[in-house]
Amino acid sequence: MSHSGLEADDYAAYDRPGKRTRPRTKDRPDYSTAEIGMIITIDRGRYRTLVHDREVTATKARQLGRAGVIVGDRVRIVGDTTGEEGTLARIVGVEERRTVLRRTADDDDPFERPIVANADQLVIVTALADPPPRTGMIDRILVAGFDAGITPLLCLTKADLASPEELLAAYEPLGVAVVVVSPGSDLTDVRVALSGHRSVFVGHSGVGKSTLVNALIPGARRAIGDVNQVTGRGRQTSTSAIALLLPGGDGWVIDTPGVRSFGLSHVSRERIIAAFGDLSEFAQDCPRGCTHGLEAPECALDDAVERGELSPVRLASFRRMITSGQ
Ligand SMILES: Nc1nc2c(ncn2[C@@H]2O[C@H](COP(=O)(O)OP(=O)(O)OP(=O)(O)O)[C@@H](O)[C@H]2O)c(=O)[nH]1
Ligand SMILES: [Mg+2]
Ligand SMILES: [Zn+2]
Repeated sequence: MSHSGLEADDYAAYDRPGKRTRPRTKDRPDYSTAEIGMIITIDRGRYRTLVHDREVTATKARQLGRAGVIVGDRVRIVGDTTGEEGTLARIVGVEERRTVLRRTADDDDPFERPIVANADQLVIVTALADPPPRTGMIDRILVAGFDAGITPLLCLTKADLASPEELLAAYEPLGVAVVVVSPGSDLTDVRVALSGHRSVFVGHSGVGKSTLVNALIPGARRAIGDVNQVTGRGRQTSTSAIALLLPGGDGWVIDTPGVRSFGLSHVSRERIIAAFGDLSEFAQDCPRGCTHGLEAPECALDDAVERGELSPVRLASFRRMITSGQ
């Protein structure tokens, strides 16, 4: 890499006068004095980054190449980080991610689309009506969460329009926590579930993600869509992901644009079973290469059900997950 794209202050950190006679040409500049920030939102190549308590606008430094920077990333940032009007800092590195939530547009799409970094809770927002719930979609987002090692929370909205009973019954055997909301409802359960976490809200367009974010965070002012327009044309109201701090600094909520599909071509069966702690223990007795599917010969999960050690409903739910992850 050449130094030509870098500016003088890039060197200030390491290039102490007298230490070297010629500038290095091969070594990377030492950015150990760079500040650390968190990506809040991205808009047309501009990265809004929280650095301590300052909101700094930054661009990606050229040496990052095509490396992706996504919302939730912790980044190293240099240059003018005052955050003052008109200033532009540079992102020179991305810290290792603890988690990455990703999807592909469809199951044959080889391109992963990372959505959010470092979230530890995946809130699957699903309307009970308008648009109607699709368990296939919930399952697929669940699988993506299991794959990424992010704890899921199912959030059922619009309980004023339809009863949550059927969905509660469907997800109980999976052991997924569920909260139910409607306009003006008591949000204590939701706040408790979000407290201390970095939660990413994911779901179909028009399910009420931004409505809920606004109810939880005074001043969030996320635009709310007209549901008929949204469902009719599949257009999202929210167009980019944004991280918002909960009142009192008690965690982060990341609102994302609605998704129409949730491709899973990147997901591995091993990682799904690893997410089902109780099942992976039984699966150790499976024949090598067992798919654990309904047709899998001598799958030890079937034996566990026969012995009464595993609930058939739980096994069926797991099989539904691996089928949607295929
Ligand atoms: N009846 C009812 N309507 C709701 C509820 N929550 C949200 N809505 C309506 O649903 C529509 C869509 O809400 P949004 O919050 O914009 O949905 P979103 O999930 O953020 O949508 P995208 O940004 O497009 O992904 C709006 O008209 C809201 O007023 C609810 O609990 N009950
Ligand atoms: Mg929205
Ligand atoms: Zn098996």
